[in-house]
Amino acid sequence: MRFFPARLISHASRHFRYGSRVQMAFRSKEPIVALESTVVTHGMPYPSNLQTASSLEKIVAEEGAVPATIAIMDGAVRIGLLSCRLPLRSRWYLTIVCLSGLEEDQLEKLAKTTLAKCVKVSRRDLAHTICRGLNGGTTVSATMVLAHQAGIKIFATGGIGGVHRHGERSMDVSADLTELARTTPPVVVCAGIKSILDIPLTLEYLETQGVCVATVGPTEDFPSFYSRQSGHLAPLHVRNEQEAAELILTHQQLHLQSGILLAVPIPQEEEIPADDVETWLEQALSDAQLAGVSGKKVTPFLLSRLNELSKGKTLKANIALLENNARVASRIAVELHRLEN
Ligand code: PSU
Ligand code: MN
Repeated sequence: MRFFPARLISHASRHFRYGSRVQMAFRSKEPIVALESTVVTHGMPYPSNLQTASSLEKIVAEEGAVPATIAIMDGAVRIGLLSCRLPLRSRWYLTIVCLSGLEEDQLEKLAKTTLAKCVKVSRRDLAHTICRGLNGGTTVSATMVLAHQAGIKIFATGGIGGVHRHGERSMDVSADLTELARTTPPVVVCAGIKSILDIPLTLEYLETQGVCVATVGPTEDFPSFYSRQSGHLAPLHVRNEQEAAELILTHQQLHLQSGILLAVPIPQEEEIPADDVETWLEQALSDAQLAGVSGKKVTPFLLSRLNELSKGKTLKANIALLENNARVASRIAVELHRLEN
């Protein structure tokens, strides 16, 4: 029998397929951490994308939460995992590959699919991708929609979209920001936003929308993805995962119905000096303009160009921060679960 979280036996559920491990997690009320898939389909080259997706799931499981990677395959929303290694005895591991969620070969197929054949799915693209039977990597905004419909409260990603430079003229403002302002979205754990974007404008926008933005850890500076600091103070600050979970619980109790964005700086040993990033970025932005890249293609183009210009340094940092975010998000999910039960 197909499983759906009880509160969502709705028309939406006919489009959802859950992996067996995730189903089990819902039944036994374990902490679950959602993971996005645009980072696999459009954010990184093959095979780093697939290896990273698998490593994120492993980290979440190691921290005592259940990973739920969300993607669209053949027109169905898949909420499952690539593989989950559960410790059986001290040295033995059991690999469970899910049956109906996201199977290993499906994620591999998604990871290899050429960008033209795989949709970068934001909220606006969801119905189209599903009713046409297409494959899609879900961005932060679409993953938030789907995770919320499934009843998942915590979501780990790399960086969110934001207000692009000169966004006040181009109106290039990521749907990730409006999603954070909508009714009870999941908490998003990220490494801040890239300096490709306009960080002060993005923070202003989030303030207007009533989104609770806090850094996690010792620094109060809002992190800028590849670097721990951006030179802009985050509005709020929690010192550790426990304080983050307390903040989330209180936010829920108040029925504020708006999002929480937690920004975790990249680990110190992995960060790239902001000046280096800025040099590559200027080049990548001018290349994008010359190539006439616009709309949803901008972010993937810049990421790929930065990887080339930095000779792989930005990709390495991207993987490190994704892994770190998955770890922190899982600890928060476990702590929140403890507070709620
Ligand atoms: N930032 C990254 N890597 C990514 C993305 C952002 O460092 O892969 C993806 C995320 O899925 C995010 C999306 O939701 O890009 C934002 O796209 P846009 O800027 O077109 O809204
Ligand atoms: Mn955009």
